[in-house]
Amino acid sequence: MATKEELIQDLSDAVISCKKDAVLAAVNKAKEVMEPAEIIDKGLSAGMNQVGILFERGKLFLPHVMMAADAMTAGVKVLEAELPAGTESKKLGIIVNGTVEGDVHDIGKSIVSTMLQSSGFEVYDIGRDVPVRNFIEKAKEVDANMVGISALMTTTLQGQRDVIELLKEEGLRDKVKVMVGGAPATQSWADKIGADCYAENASEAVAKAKEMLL
Ligand code: B12
Repeated sequence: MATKEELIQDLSDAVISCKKDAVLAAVNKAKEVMEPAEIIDKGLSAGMNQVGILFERGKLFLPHVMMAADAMTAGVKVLEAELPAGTESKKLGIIVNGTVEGDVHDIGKSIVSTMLQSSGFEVYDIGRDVPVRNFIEKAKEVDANMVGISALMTTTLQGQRDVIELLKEEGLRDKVKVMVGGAPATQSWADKIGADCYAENASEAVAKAKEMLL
């Protein structure tokens, strides 16, 4: 029987191998003893971060990153089925979540949406490469309590500030909390742009959303 550390290593190695079959096998083995959130945060995400480092160092090329991303997404899909479906009776709040315009990275944002939903929030995931105005329109349409804004590149981070500024212009800022995230975002960036909170990963996003909305 493999130890938890070995299972976590297998999950990470499987993502780095860029092979969907290997990821699915590692996920199926891990889910016998680990929680879905832990498999995603400690195993799959760690592998994806390693892929990012290898890409940065020129050891992996973009097609590999795309294959690793596909493999990770397949693993996350399997785990989504294991997460509790947020039920009508425990709606904790309404959250609009998306990735800013010019940015196609959506794996982490989608994990955050799934975890928020399975924790009882009503989540409207508006996708990736989302124009600033669409965040505001959707928030108005669904009467959102919170907007989640993801950005994965230093070049698109500014989009988070733009959403906050437009919320202010539209007179919605007092009504709608803002949570920001994504690899280049930090607590000090969140403070600088006047976001209500920052979360480093999906589990923390759930904790922060509960803190803000309950
Ligand atoms: C996978 C990936 C891709 C995939 C994306 C597939 C997809 N559907 O998302 C593909 C191959 C398409 C891609 C494309 C590009 N990429 Co890319 N990519 C990555 C990589 C390796 C991993 C990202 C990832 O999915 N991580 C795993 C997830 C689980 O983690 P996460 O996204 O960080 O999300 C977690 C937290 O950040 C947080 N979180 C995320 N969103 C939110 C939102 C909220 C509200 C909250 C609270 C929390 C939160 O919770 C998540 C779960 O724990 C990163 C490297 C890295 N270290 O980030 C580069 C990276 C982001 N990419 C990079 C680049 C440069 C590009 C390209 C420009 C490459 C190119 N030359 O074409 C294009 C971008 C095109 C565009 N316009 O957007 C750079 C960005 C550099 C910069 N300027 O900052 C990075 C950092 C790689 C590098 N080191 O150079 N990429």
